Amino acid sequence: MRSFFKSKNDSAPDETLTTNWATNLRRSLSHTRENLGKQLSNVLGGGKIDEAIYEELETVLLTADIGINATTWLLDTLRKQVKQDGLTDAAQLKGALKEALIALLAPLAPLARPLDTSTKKPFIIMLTGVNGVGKTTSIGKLAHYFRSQEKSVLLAAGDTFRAAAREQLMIWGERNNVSVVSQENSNQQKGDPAAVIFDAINAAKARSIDIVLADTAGRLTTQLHLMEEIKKIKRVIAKANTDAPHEVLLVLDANTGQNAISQVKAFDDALGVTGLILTKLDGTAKGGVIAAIARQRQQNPIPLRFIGVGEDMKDLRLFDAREFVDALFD
Ligand SMILES: Nc1nc2c(ncn2[C@@H]2O[C@H](COP(=O)(O)OP(=O)(O)OP(=O)(O)O)[C@@H](O)[C@H]2O)c(=O)[nH]1
Ligand SMILES: [Mg+2]
Repeated sequence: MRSFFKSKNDSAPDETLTTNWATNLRRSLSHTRENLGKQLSNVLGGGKIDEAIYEELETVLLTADIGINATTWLLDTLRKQVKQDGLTDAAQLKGALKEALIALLAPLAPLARPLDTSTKKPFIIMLTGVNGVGKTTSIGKLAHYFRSQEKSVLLAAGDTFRAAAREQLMIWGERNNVSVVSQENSNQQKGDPAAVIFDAINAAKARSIDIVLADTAGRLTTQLHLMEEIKKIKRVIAKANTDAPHEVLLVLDANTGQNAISQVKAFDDALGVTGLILTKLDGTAKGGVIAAIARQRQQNPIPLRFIGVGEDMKDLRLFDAREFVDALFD
């Protein structure tokens, strides 16, 4: 039996994502900054630029989970810059490194490729990713974000697998005053995620809703039957609405480190990922993983739509490469 949770009132929250952005971001990135920024300051404090400095830099970048490919790219770019500008003092390297990192991250920034949900109605967004990365929480945050833009939102409880996943999404629905379409689970039968999302899309059409956010169960990329299931979910969404889903968001946990790279590849191969959310940047010293992702997709970047910097519904930020790097370094 399908159930339908209806919100009590439809008033939009008044907060936006931009409040005190720089301060909050700096605070959120404090672990990574302490790890990366402080070590960099030590290495680049002064003295002559020599091979030893590059070696120390390499170690620092690798410990922040920037990964070997991105680290090599950054160091190559730095060497060229040093030659070109005739830099001699190690202290000058910091600025050059910042610019190189911004250049690497910039293609991920949604400012260049914004997520425009006004092109379709309903605009259908599905979220996917491995277990526990923050998919459901990100849906709560996204609902808040879109509601603050006066858009109507409907949530689809497409995680019919994990116990209490439905209730968790209902709570986010209540907090945001938005409706949730879900399926009552019986003990004998697990629900059908594709069917729930299909129903939600039809409900959204009938009610002239702007945006559908579809939750899905966490899955490991090695669980091939579950990777087949998520492909099926996407196919069924297309049956409800031929050009949907309009956005396939892969949620990544910043603590994952270099494994994020293989997650991007596996989910992209299965689904064609159109955007990323990187969560838990507040709790990690490994925020450098963002550079590893940027390097992996340098020729063919997937926009980093949002970053997650806490557990609250307001802890979602648009990604801006320069602000991000400034918050990391200074
Ligand atoms: N600090 C912090 N915690 C977060 C963030 N995003 C999510 N979390 C926490 O991470 C945990 C897992 O979040 P969920 O949203 O349930 O993750 P999920 O991907 O839906 O998990 P499954 O459905 O079990 O696969 C929760 O305790 C969240 O509060 C974030 O940006 N920062
Ligand atoms: Mg979940």
